[in-house]
Amino acid sequence: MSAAGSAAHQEFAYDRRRLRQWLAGEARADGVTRRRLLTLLAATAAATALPVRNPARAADSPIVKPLPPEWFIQRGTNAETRWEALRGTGHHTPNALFFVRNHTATPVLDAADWRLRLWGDGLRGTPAEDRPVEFGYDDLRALPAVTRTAFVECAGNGRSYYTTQQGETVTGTAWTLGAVGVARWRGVRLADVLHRAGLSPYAVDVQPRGLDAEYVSGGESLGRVRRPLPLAKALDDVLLAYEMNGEPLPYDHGHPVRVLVPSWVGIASIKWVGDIEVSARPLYSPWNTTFYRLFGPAYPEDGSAPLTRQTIKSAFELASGATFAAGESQVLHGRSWSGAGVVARVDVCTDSGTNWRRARLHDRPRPGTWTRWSVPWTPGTPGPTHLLARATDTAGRTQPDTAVFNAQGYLFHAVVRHPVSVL
Ligand SMILES: Nc1nc2c(c(=O)[nH]1)N[C@H]1C(S)=C(S)[C@@H](COP(=O)(O)O)O[C@H]1N2
Ligand SMILES: [Mo]
Repeated sequence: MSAAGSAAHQEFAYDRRRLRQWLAGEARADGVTRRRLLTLLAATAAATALPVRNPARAADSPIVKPLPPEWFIQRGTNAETRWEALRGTGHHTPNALFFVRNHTATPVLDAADWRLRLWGDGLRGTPAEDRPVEFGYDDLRALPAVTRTAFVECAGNGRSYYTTQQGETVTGTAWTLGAVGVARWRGVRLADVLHRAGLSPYAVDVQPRGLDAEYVSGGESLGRVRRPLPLAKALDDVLLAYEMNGEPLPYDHGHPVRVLVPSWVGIASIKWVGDIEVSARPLYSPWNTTFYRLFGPAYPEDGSAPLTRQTIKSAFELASGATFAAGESQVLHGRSWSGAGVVARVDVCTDSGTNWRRARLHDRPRPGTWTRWSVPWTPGTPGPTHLLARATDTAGRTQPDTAVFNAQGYLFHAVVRHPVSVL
């Protein structure tokens, strides 16, 4: 764990430095001033209330794969996985059940004419955007392949509980706990591609950008989805993934190639990656300035440092409002995960907060993925009640009873009250 700890420390120090530059007004996000970004942030609050559809596909779904209602809850351009559908699916989320978070709509791209362009002053010879170092799909396939199991989880997963459990108003998609999935990703190390492209010793940030349509927020185009990644993380465990659970990457999950940033908020894992800027100066985009920072009374006026690692959460593999027969013994199943460490223990409570029992863990806990667990239960008195699960990780974090408010409802990690009925 000490290696992971020191990597986390470097990320933190890096982001503090970035934050100081930002606060000093040095930073500009692609020509957008800080004041303008704050205006955009306010506009976004109003705009996210409306479902956004890509006009080019107005008649279609923004998502290519089927979204049967027993597996998914559709939320605008996004689809949330139903936790009850994960019961019995094994450690990895099947591709057909994996949640989708699209800023606009899934582009249907062909691997045969896909190119990855690397450019910027963090490469030796500073290739410009119009004279990049290029890799085709077959070039990536010819590099050494690596496989790893990792979750992708939206920073806003669990956002709706700020409102339903804490009475707080937040902006963004009202996810319950289904904006997370775990897959076996196969691809090449971003580090290998960067070294082959000719990384300069002065590089500090890389910024992958998607090939999906420009994202329009508050009537203004913010350009294509892109978010800077500190070089320390990019060289550590980041993949350019072309397979998901043994299949070519599905269209909705970034076909032909996506970035996969283990343990970090989902926005870091840019889908349909088309180019990567490699920079000798810190980079900014709306996705690390306006979005994916914490704003609110508990945070600095211009927000926290950009979000990096995911928080800690637990979920039952049960529908909201699931029913149970009184007196019949059951086994409750669920999963817990953390971006900071390995899940060390999970405690479950079936009597509204009085008695907690330790759950049995079904996976050898590993970083960057969830641990399945179970606990026996014989429901007693009929009536509505709720189930609680609380995870603790090896970094010493335990799910609290409440999460500190932030305006965009990111990183909800408090214990969720799962409503059920005993009949
Ligand atoms: N190009 C691109 N990459 C993207 C996004 C997007 O809209 N466009 N959404 C991001 C967000 S916010 C999340 S949570 C994850 C979701 O990945 P998934 O749809 O494969 O589950 O992709 C990220 N990568
Ligand atoms: Mo996300």
